[in-house]
Amino acid sequence: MEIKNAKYVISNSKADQCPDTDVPEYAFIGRSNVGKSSLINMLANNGSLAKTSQKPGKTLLINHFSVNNGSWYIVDLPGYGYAARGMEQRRHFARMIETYILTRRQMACLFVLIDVRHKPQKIDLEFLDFCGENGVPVAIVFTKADKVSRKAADENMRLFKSALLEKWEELPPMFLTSSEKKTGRDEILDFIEATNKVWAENEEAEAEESGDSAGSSDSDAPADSVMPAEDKDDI
Ligand SMILES: Nc1nc2c(ncn2[C@@H]2O[C@H](COP(=O)(O)OP(=O)(O)OP(=O)(O)O)[C@@H](O)[C@H]2O)c(=O)[nH]1
Ligand SMILES: [Mg+2]
Repeated sequence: MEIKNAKYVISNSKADQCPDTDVPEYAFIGRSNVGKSSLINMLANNGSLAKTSQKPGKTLLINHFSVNNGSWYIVDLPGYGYAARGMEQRRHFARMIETYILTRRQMACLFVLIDVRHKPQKIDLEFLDFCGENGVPVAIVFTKADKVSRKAADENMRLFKSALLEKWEELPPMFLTSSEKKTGRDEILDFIEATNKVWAENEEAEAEESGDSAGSSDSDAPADSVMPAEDKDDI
């Protein structure tokens, strides 16, 4: 899939004030400075769509971007775990992010970004466990691949997978990317295209079910759920 156009729509500090749409959206989260806004710009082929910075803590709000004339959305989120922020500020951001990811029914997938230069970090693993426990559909995006050798990237990804497998029975989809070199762009856009299709099929099935009012709550489950297998029966 190609992104033909992408346009900034609005920024919010509260999840319940985000655009009232009925199309899928893809949110990008991860530690401050991991490269969320840069990845969005790389996907959109537009270097100035989302604001980036060399200093952590740049993105402060929930930012919505409409893609291909509103057929789906990209959402740029503030980073988590920025140590230079005071406790009160960190709580504020944690609440904002948590409310968004737990209540936003349009969120088809949360891309969790991990800096591939580092060994697995507790804060990222804990965040992913939180997502798994709450049935949030996630995919992992390793960033800044151009800054390390392929061998080092492979080793850090291997360590990350084995750390995750201590709790997860099934690994979520994973992508290795560089916003500098545009690595991983086609793979992520293909994944979004496939997820959009599943989303549309689910919407159709739900509409049919509510039409004959014989619906069961199963229809609320994301078809391509990537949560740990042990939780799948609970949906
Ligand atoms: N070499 C290289 N640098 C990158 C890459 N992705 C991001 N960066 C750099 O990393 C810094 C942070 O990028 P951002 O995209 O602003 O990071 P962010 O995660 O949105 O940060 P916050 O909004 O502060 O949470 C910038 O200086 C980017 O140029 C990449 O793939 N390769
Ligand atoms: Mg940002």
